[in-house]
Amino acid sequence: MSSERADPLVIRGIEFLGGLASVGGWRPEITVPEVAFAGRSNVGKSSLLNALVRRKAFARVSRTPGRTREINFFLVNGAFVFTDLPGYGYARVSKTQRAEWEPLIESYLRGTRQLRGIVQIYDSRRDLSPEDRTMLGFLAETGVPAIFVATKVDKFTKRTAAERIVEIERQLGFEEAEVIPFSATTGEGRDEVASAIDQLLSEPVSADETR
Ligand SMILES: Nc1nc2c(ncn2[C@@H]2O[C@H](COP(=O)(O)OP(=O)(O)O)[C@@H](O)[C@H]2O)c(=O)[nH]1
Ligand SMILES: [Mg+2]
Repeated sequence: MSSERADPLVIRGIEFLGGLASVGGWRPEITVPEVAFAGRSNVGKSSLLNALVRRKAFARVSRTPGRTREINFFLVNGAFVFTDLPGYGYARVSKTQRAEWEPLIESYLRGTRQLRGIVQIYDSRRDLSPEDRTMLGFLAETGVPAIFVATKVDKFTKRTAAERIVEIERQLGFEEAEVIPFSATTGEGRDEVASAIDQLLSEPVSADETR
């Protein structure tokens, strides 16, 4: 018998299904439950996904040039889809690319009926950006449930990390906001994020499918 706690999100297989590059473009037809991952560039989104999925092949796709501006779909265990949304707010990204990001993500959030929730990722060292606030607006308007995660907490002492989490919760501006502290370096928070995702995936679909 193992003394380890059961992994709340056991990944047995992962398959890259393809990417959605523009509004109204191709996306996989599959309609299994979907969970999307969002955050500014360099926030640690790929590191978080790697910690969850523990598959190198998964990381490779997200790094492929040309894929970073797309919405990338991964079928997990043949049962649900993880969607890697393009990182935003990168200073060197052109104005055109920036102008494309917003409608692409907005149409995805509004149009994806099987979307069970979003994992919204923040860097614990930084305050919310204008794009982070745009995302919050989309979430509020569409009613898509969110899990909030703050990465890189290993950069702080325990006490300062806790203060940063409270500050980000305050910036989110709603009472019930709970931010999960996470570190890809130490593995802190990995199982909490995994359980929260597992919960999103196992909740019954809301009666309101009109989004
Ligand atoms: N110390 C620390 N560094 C991290 C953590 N997560 C990501 N990083 C670093 O932050 C940078 C960006 O990470 P990446 O996962 O590629 O971010 P992405 O652009 O959001 O996909 C890389 O240099 C990572 O090594 C973390 O939890 N702790
Ligand atoms: Mg990445």
